[in-house]
Amino acid sequence: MASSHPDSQLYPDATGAAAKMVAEHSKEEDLKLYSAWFCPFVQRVLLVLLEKSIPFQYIEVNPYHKPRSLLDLNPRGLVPTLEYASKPLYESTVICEFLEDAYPSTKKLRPEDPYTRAKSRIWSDFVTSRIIPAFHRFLQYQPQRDGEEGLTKVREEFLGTLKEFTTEMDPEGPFFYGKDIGMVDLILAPWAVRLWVFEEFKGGLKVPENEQVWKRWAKWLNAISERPSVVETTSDSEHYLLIYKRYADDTAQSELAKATRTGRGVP
Ligand SMILES: N[C@@H](CCC(=O)N[C@@H](CS)C(=O)NCC(=O)O)C(=O)O
Repeated sequence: MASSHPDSQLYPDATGAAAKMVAEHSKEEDLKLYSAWFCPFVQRVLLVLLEKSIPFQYIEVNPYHKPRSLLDLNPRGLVPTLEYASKPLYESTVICEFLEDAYPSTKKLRPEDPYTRAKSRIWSDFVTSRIIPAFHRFLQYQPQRDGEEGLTKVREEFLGTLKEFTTEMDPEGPFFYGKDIGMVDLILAPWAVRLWVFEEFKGGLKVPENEQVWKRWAKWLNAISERPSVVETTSDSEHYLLIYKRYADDTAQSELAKATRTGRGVP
């Protein structure tokens, strides 16, 4: 099905390490994940599936073409969409929580203690409601059109969200809750490994050096970037570059790009 949607002219498949992961999950399984190789929300779910070693079938779709197979499961036509025992489920954070509940004998990604568990949800929510919108306001900001000083403002706003998140981390780490990786780490990881977009397009992230909090951030970022599940779900950078250039030029037409442009949150 052809589409004139500018975001539909995408490289069609996962490449690099992610291509191997896709090949390993191509055979028929009851649990199916409708995915797009470039999508950070999909990567969240993939990280949970791999960390928990849950068998699943990877199905690549282009969410800008919105094939019938996707729309039948998810009227919003967004990825990730999960099919579990022939029933659909969508919204990346909801899917991640569902996998934690539906596969209780796999590795636990939320703390056991109910209070700490509830608090960990505050920080997952913080990623979606605060960090990602600030990431996109910074990435889509146009200094030539809207003023150079505004760029500093959106950069600082974004750094402020990362700082607030980092302040809550276990002091030793390397992960959010200590030595074991957990849900809060996986919920942010896809954006953390895309931070290079700011070096490429926005004059750099300009993380302040020498402050203790940023040393803790660097330790977390390093641990996340090296994590096998993260490496295995990442494609070759040149293909992401084309996609993120459209965000950086503020010409992307995805629901997320449009939401950012009109001051709304994550769709
Ligand atoms: N809130 C959704 C967001 C998912 C989302 O925006 N996915 C993008 C791809 S990264 C998509 O399907 N876009 C299609 C479109 O914008 O029309 C989630 O967490 O799952």
